Amino acid sequence: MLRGGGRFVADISLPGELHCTLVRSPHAHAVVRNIEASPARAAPGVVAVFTGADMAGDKVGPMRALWAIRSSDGSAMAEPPRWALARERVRHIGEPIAAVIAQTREQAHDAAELVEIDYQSLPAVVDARDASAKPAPQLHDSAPGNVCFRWARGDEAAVRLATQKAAHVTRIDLVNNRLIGAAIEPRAVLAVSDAGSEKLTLYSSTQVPHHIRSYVAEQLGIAEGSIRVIAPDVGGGFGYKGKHYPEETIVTWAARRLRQPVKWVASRSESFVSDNQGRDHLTNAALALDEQGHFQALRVETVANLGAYVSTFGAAIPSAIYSALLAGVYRTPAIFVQCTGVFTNTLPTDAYRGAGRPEACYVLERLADRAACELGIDRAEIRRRNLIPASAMPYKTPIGPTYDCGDFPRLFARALEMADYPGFSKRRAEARNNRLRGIGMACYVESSGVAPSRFAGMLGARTGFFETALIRVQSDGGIQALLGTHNHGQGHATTMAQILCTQLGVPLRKIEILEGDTDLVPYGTGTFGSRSIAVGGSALHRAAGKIIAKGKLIAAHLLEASGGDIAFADGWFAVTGTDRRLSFAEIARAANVPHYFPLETLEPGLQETAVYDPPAFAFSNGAHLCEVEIDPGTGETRIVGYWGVDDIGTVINPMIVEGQIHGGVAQGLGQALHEHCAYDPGGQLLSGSFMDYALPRAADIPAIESEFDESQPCTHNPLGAKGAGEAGAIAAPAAIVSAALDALAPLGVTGLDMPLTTDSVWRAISSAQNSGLA
Ligand code: MCN
Repeated sequence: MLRGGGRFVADISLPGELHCTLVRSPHAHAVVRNIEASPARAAPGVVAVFTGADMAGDKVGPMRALWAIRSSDGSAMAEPPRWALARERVRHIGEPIAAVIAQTREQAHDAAELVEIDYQSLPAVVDARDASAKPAPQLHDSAPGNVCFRWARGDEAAVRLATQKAAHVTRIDLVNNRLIGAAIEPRAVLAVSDAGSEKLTLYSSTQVPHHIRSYVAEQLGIAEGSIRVIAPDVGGGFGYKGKHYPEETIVTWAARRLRQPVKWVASRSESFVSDNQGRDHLTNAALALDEQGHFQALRVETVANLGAYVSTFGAAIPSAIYSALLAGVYRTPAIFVQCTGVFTNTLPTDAYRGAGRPEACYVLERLADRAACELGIDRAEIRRRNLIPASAMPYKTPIGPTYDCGDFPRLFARALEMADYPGFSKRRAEARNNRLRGIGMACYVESSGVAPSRFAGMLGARTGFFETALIRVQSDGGIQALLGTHNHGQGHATTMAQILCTQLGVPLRKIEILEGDTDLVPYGTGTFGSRSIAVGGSALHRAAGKIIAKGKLIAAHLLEASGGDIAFADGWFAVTGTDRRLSFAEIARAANVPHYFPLETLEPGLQETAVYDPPAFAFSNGAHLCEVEIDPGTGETRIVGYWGVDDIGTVINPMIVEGQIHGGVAQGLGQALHEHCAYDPGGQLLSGSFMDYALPRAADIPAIESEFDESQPCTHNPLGAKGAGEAGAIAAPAAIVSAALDALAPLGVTGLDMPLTTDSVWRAISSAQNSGLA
């Protein structure tokens, strides 16, 4: 990869390949009155120009969400149709309207300019609260008031009672800013209709090849098996590449219709208007406490901006996933959450690293800080008083999930120690050049290892969440392991191979990990929700167990012993209590050269498949601290220290997980200080390039001190592993904002919404100074 040897979708070229450019809506909301495509069709190199009417003519179905939740009154969520190519109306800028297919990319681009579309523009709404207030432009007939769902969870009466009795109630209004994913590789799709058969191959830069196969087959009305989805090297995904997009359907359908390969590769600026966006919550929350600062009750009301359509998991993230974690690491006896999902004229929102969990952490940690300040209790102390102790595990939260294990107080204590929390006041006093110094903290728990099909099914998922592993042992003792997960930067080739190396005693160099091909891998849910190690790794572990079991039968036959007498350790099958033994490689050869096998009782070959569907989430958790310095003259926030202690259960590869934590923290830092997806009131994207959408740079990322506490392995998967991929992105926004607000507290600034840009911090300082607070 580093030497440019990666093979991304854009690197793949097929003979006779055509190029697709999509004509996208420049309006946030409009009726499409007419599409005049003749000039474009006559342009040099153009093979076809397709519109929604062509897809309708071929009976291509709508894109369906993969998670359909129910409102608290039991009604189904509104699920207005979303067509891959718009039909009659567009509801966000960038919505695809026509597909221009030409011999070269440049010809397709040029011809796209010639497609004349007659729009009747309509009023647009971009803010989630405005969308559900009257009067607001209505996006869909099937969603009155632009409401997709009204979700509720918890015990409202208990919360009301406890709040009435409480000594103190802390209230807060929060904005969880909308984010844009920015993987190195823009999305790309290439589809080919195989000559002489009905088979289609779709190359897609996706995190979920099997899901994409189902969606596209369903919309085209063809058998799943007639599509092979290959997700080759994928240059980062961050959750937003784990969802289904119109281009996958358009390109596959066009390749089938034209019987020629068709390719679409997003330009960077196109990605800003064609990829799902993340977060975008408006939250009002109230935490009731007793005099000593013990949490008594929590009420959370969130309005989640779903964008113009319900994306794949778009409804589940602000409802089922977000609300499940609103107990966090704290013992709060009564919790009630309401979340309203609304449609607006913006791009759809869906998973983005953390997906619902950073939002939950942010609500709880902002409340904890504010409550501490209002009650005059130290911020670390109020957390200590409320953390769920290890002795309470397994702990059933009042909001649903049961945490199997975790020692939250121990991790928090260690993080405070790493950050030298007691020494902070001295560091603050010694800050030079009038810098405002602050320390912040965030504790989190995360539903990683996203899987249990049973839970997901109860909550409206339309798919299973299990994972599959197939191990093939070659006659030279080498191994090919095929997994349903997908690597796009997480190092699976190393960590998954490590599992086999440890379990089977086979050297790493003899193990090949294969992912991302629906014709090779029996089935897979894919990679998201920090699930690959906890779910996919566990399936692999199970499959390896079956290989050992079969190997023992072969060894028993070859060594003329009973199967029960064969033990396996360190790559050797041995007759217990003797020195008679055979290596893994010898068993592999025998399995593939079974000349004298008793075929009635022993099958030749050594390959096994296993499936794993865990009974529960793996609850990763941790505590992060951050120290910042703010320049009062410019408002610039600089992170001067960052410490994290994470419990991701048993660590398979410390170097990789440290990298995962660093990457997550970098993304959390981006959300806290820099990144903001902004629309103008008419629905035009103001942050449509990296000139306006500020990703953190290398110089913004602090040295991160990261430790792992392995004392609490996950109790219900065979590896004891919990997920690591999102942890940093969950804790960092809350920890960083906590630190910045601590730095600003002496000026009387009590709240600021993310991102805490230089501008917004400077304004807060100036207005505090002008109002005489400072
Ligand atoms: N690991 C480990 N020990 C553990 C837990 C994890 O060694 N106890 C290792 C795993 O073996 C794997 C890596 O850490 O190599 C991440 O594992 P896991 O937490 O299971 O997460 P996934 O592999 O399922 O990756 C998904 C997660 C998510 S949801 C996002 S978003 C994300 C992330 O990972 N997107 C990423 N990390 C990313 N990293 C890169 N480079 N690019 C992305 O797009």
